[in-house]
Amino acid sequence: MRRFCSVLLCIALVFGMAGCRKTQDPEPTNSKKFVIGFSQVGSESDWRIANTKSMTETFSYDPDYEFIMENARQKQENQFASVRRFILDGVDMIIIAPTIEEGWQTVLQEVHDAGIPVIIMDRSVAVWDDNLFLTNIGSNFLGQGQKAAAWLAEQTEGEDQVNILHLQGTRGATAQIMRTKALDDAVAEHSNWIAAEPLYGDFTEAKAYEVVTEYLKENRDIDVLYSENDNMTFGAMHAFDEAGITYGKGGQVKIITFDATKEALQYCMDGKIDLCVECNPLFGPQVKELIEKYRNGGQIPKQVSVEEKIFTSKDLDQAFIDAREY
Ligand code: GYE
Repeated sequence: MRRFCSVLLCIALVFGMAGCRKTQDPEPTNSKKFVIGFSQVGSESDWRIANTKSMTETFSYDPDYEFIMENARQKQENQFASVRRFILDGVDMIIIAPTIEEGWQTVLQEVHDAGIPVIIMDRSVAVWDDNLFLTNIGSNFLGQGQKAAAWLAEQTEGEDQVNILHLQGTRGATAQIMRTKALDDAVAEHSNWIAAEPLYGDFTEAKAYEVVTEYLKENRDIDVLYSENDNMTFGAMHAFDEAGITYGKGGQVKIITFDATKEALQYCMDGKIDLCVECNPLFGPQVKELIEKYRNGGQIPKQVSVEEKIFTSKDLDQAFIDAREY
């Protein structure tokens, strides 16, 4: 009987709700909203999580926008599927944070043919026709690597030999290509710098821990760790700890890391990391500014960079770290 009553209640509710809809004014449609489809790389790092937060906070609560984000879980083919779905949905704009640079020509041509403007953010795409996107907003990754190399040159001046362990992020991603190029160029200029074959950490802590642990079984003669992001650095530090290898101030290995997230800055201030190269993920508001300019018929630059610094322990205090947003 109880069940029968609840079935009746449900039916009444459904019809009641349907009835309500009919008598109400028509609901506002989404048609006036500017619909953005965003294909995000994944959630591989703290940097990425902060970047996703910045984007969603910028657009999701703004009534002028409808923001559809899809997480590609670090796979380019997932990005292609999302972008094609966005085309079918008829979004007003597509934003892509590309996993890797190569392979975008066809799908970007499809977006172009559908008349949908595209913004490339964070990393870049290698296409021969740069009319396929409006603008590329992100970091100067080569500049970041060069700052790191310049710092290392100062620190190791006069040393006979500097053995560098290089942890690489996702191969083919702009952040990897350029940070690697900066190191390779610097190694070529310093005859005393010896870089071992890079280890592949895919920008994740777990992978970096695994490969560094394995590496340390045969090789312990490391003077510098050049790690292409903070999460890989944390994985490497864990592996060093387990292998009894010291690092940071007064330790065996100097650590250079990219991103400068709150956790890395804390390690830096505490003397565990020597250099944090900043890579700013909080450019949601800057992306929005560009979009608004574009929607108002303004010209937007083809390449937009975000401002970034480097930090050693003397540049840091607790208040600065506590106030850090990522
Ligand atoms: O450094 C890393 C992330 O492309 C800038 O990707 C980004 C890089 C960042 O996973 O932590």
